[in-house]
Amino acid sequence: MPEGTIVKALSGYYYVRSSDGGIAVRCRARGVFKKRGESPLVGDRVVYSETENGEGTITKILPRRTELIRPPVANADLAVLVFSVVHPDLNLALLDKFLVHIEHAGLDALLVWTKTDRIPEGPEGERDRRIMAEAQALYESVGYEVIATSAKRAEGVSELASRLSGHLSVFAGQSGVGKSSLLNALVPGLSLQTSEISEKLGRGKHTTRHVELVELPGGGLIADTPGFSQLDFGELGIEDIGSGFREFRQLSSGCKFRGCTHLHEPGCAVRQAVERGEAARSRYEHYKDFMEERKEKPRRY
Ligand SMILES: Nc1nc2c(ncn2[C@@H]2O[C@H](COP(=O)(O)OP(=O)(O)OP(=O)(O)O)[C@@H](O)[C@H]2O)c(=O)[nH]1
Ligand SMILES: [Mg+2]
Ligand SMILES: [Zn+2]
Repeated sequence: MPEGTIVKALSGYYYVRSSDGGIAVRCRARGVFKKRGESPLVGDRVVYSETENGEGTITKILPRRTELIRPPVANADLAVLVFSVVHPDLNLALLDKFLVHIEHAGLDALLVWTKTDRIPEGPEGERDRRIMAEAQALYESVGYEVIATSAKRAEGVSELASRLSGHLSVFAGQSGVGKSSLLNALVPGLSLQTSEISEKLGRGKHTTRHVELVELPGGGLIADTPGFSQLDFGELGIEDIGSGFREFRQLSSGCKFRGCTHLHEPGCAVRQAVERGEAARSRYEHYKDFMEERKEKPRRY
C-alpha cells in the first residue's frame, strides 16, 4: 500500500501526497482512529489505500517524531513563532506561553517579528523600535534566534528562507500578525488568502482556517496555520512550565531543593538570578502567572 505525507486537513478530509510526488489524494481516515482517540495531523507520514473513485482511506499513521497540538502539526522540527511588532502589538506573555509548549514538544524555536515597516520613522516610532530591540536582545540572551521582517518591503525574508531550508517548520501566532503574508513573500507565485486586521479590535479576522504544508523554493516545508490568541496549558503538568523556560531549567540545578517551584522556596537560584538582574524579570513574572493559571485549571484528561 502506498505511503505519503498529509499536506492539508480540511473539512474532515486529509490530502495525502505520495512519496513519489504528484498531486495529493483526498482521503478519509479509518473510523478506528477516532475510536482510539487518535487523529491524523498535517505532517503525518501515513499508509493509505486507494478507493475506486480516485480517493483514498488512511489506514495507518506512522510513528511521529514530534507532535504539536496547537497548532496541530506532526513531525515538525522547527516552530516559527510569528509576532507583529505593531498591529497587533508585541505580546510577550503569549510568546512565553507558546515557548513553554514548544519546549515541551521538543521542537526548536525561531522568533520572527513582522510588520517592521509599520513603525513610524522618526521620534514617533521610537518607543516601538525600543520595545522591539529590547525583546530581541532578551530572547537572544535566552538562546533563541530572532529575525525581524517586513513582508511588505521583503525585508528579512531571504534570511528567513535560508533558516527554514531543509526543515519541516510550523508557523504559529495570533490571527492577523502576518503568517500567510510572510509565506506569500517566501514563495513566489503563492497566494494564500490574507486580510486586514480589525483596527477597532486590534486583532485579525481568523482568515486562515486550515493547516496546510507549503513547499519552499530553497527546500523544506512549512505549515501555515490558523491564528489564535487563547492558549491554555491543557495536557502539560505543573513541572513542565518551569522546564519550558530555558534559562530556569539551567539555573534550577543551583536551587537548594530538588523540585523547587521557584515560587516560595528558600535558596532558589532562579529567584536569586532575577533579583540580581541576571535573568529577565518579565519572563519570571509570566512564569508566576502561568503557574497560577495552571493551578486554577487542573489537568485535562
Ligand atoms: N504593513 C504591513 N502589513 C502586513 C505585513 N504582513 C502582513 N501584513 C498585513 O496584516 C494583515 C494580516 O495578515 P495575514 O497574513 O492575513 O495574517 P495571518 O497571521 O495569516 O492571520 P490569520 O490567518 O487570521 O491567522 C493583512 O492586512 C496583511 O496585509 C507587513 O510586513 N507589513
Ligand atoms: Mg493566515
Ligand atoms: Zn528554584
